[in-house]
Amino acid sequence: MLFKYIQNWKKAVTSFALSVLLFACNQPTKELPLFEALSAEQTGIQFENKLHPNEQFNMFHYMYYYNGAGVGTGDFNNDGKADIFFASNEGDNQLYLNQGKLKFTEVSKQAQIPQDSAWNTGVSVVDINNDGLLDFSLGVSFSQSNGE
Ligand SMILES: [Ca+2]
Ligand SMILES: [Ca+2]
Repeated sequence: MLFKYIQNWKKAVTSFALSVLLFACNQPTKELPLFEALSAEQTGIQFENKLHPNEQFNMFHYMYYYNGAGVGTGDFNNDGKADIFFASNEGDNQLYLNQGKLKFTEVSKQAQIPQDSAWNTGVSVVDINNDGLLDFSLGVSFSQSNGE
């Protein structure tokens, strides 16, 4: 009788433990976000690709109006940190050097980044001349300065 009582007690404890485990497994877990938006003040990045459509120049007259610009990342100054190049459509292209801890400094003037009012369609990053420094090239559909 005592043996049977102990067996039943073990089954009850085991059933209870399995029920708790199953219940715990079915609880929705709170997922942590993968990304967090940081402000321009936090990162130092002020770039915005602002577009100014008007009656003469808009997506109805130029179907790629909203397809433009681009972003390229790479370690442009070989300090081990990924830097960012932003291409613009109607504003200035900008190069930011990574200072670490998600802080960046704009160095467009020092780097002599051309500001040619070109309608940029993309950025590629590669060491094209094999000098050990990354280069970037811009895809351009036309230049607003000469209308081509
Ligand atoms: Ca760098
Ligand atoms: Ca190079």
